[in-house]
Amino acid sequence: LKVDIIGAATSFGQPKLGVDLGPDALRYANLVEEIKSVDVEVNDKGNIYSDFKVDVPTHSSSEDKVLKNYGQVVNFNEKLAASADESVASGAFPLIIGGDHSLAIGSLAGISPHYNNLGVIWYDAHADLNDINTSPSGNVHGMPLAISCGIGDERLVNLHTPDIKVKPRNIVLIGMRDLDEGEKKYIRDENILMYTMEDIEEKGISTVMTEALEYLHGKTDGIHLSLDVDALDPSETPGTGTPVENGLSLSDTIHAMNLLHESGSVTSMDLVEVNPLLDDRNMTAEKAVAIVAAFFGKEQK
Ligand code: DIR
Ligand code: MN
Ligand code: MN
Ligand code: MN
Repeated sequence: LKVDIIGAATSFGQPKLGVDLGPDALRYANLVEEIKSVDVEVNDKGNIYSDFKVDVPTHSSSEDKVLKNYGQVVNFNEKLAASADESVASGAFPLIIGGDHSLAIGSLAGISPHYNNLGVIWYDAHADLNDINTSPSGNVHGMPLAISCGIGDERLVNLHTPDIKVKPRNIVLIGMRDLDEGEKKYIRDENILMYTMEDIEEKGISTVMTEALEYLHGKTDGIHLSLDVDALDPSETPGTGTPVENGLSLSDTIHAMNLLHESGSVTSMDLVEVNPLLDDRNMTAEKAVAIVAAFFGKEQK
């Protein structure tokens, strides 16, 4: 296995400063060394930044409401999609480290053309299924999964390729506990498989992960894991912009990653929303690195 690390140094999908420093906080927490320790080849491609001057409109023209930092979000994700596409084409496993969750627009746009039916595991407190009308905030980090399903601003929906990147029936949501009304309706209407925190407490994380993989096996030809550190409880990962109480434990998350590793079926990954400026020292990045190491097969001590 060869892993390409792509640093997605963006904060444009939300208003808090510092999440663009996430990729470097993860490197300081020994991300590269920890992945190498399980005999995986690592190529760190460095960071992608938005261009200083952006040649796209400042806000979405297809809607009357404003998508915040629209031009920067478009520009950044075009560059990220190109890099993720190139990594998959070269046979590498792309590990995209953020950065706020709007980066998943670019990672899914670059990765999905390589599959007929890409599965997505969205491990997060939030579904990120808002469109401009259902969004309470106008922050694009609450919209990337909807955009990847073809819902929302035309330019973002058609980013990198004019196709819909992900089908709702190929999605599994895990860790959900903060959903907006429009997101609840979309999940219901599209019959998206969702595991809330209540479901996880009831069934246990092993059963949830096993069911999720069974659901995706057979109908997908690759699986993208998009892991937002706010899926975990804020006591574990305080360094993130929108923490939500009653989240997943670190030990359950490491167990979930071990199961994904054993399945061998995940083909790409985002690790997002690490914000070192909101952190207690660098503990959130350190936990996130432990999660990634478990994903690549590191045994727990
Ligand atoms: C909220 C928060 N649903 C929004 N979303 C977050 O603004 O759309 N996503 N925090 O990670
Ligand atoms: Mn998210
Ligand atoms: Mn989240
Ligand atoms: Mn192994």
